[in-house]
Order: sequence, then structure tokens, then C-alpha cells
Amino acid sequence: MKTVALITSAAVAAMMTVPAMAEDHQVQMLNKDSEGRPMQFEPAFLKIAPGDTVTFVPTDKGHNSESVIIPEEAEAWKGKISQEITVTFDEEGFYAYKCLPHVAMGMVGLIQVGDDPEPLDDAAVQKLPGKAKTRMAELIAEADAKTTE
Ligand SMILES: [Cu+2]
Repeated sequence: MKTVALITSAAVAAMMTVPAMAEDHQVQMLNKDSEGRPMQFEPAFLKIAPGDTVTFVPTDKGHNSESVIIPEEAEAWKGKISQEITVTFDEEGFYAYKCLPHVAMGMVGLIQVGDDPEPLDDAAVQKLPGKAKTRMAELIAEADAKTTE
């Protein structure tokens, strides 16, 4: 009886030290988001844990997801137009991405990996075209607000 109890508590302890399973998050590529903004990713800002994946879903056609500003050690990605792509985020940091046809219309997104990563390179943000720059500034503000909550 005593042995069984010992084995059980050891098993429970082992289970508790196993890191949380990697999660998959979905981002939709849309002609209009729930707030009526044209050509958007939704959610456009995501905070995830290292090892998680994000699946970009072609809910509306004619969009893609590709990285723009990413941490140095991270791998770039480039999804095809109208196709689903799943990206794994192992490195902590901020990842800015865009839809190639609609970046100038503000179709950009931001993913925060980890709790308090290095900020996004501001000089690179300033180079984003058209509405992408202001939209990215909004997303960075959203990330900051969530970090200081
Ligand atoms: Cu698009």
C-alpha cells in the first residue's frame, strides 16, 4: 500500500514539472475585421509562449502572411497568397509580419513571444509603408499595455 502511494506521488510530481503543451493560435486573414477595418489580420496582436505555433487562416482570399521584423536568431516565413501557413515560434521576441498585397493599407500584425522580450527595432518600424507604420504603432501600444497590466 505504501509503495503504491509513493509511486503515485512521484508520478504526480513528474507530471507537474512537465512544461505546458505548446499551443496553436489562429490568426484570420480578413477583408474586414470585426471593428470594420479593411484588410486586417485578426487578432492583429498576439502574445504567445516560446514553442507555440500560429496558424494564419485564409478566411478571405487574396492575403498572405510573411515576416518583416523578427529577432536575429529567428527564422523568417513567407506564406503563399490564399494559403494557410503554420509557423512555430521558438525564440523570444517581437515578430512583425505583413500581408504582401495589403501592407500599405495597414495589413500588418505583431506577435509577442515570451513575457518581456526586447522591443521591436523602431528604425525598422519607421520604414514600414503607408498605413502599416501607424497600425504597427497601435499594436506596439497594445503589447505595452498588456505587459504593464
Ligand atoms: Cu491582405
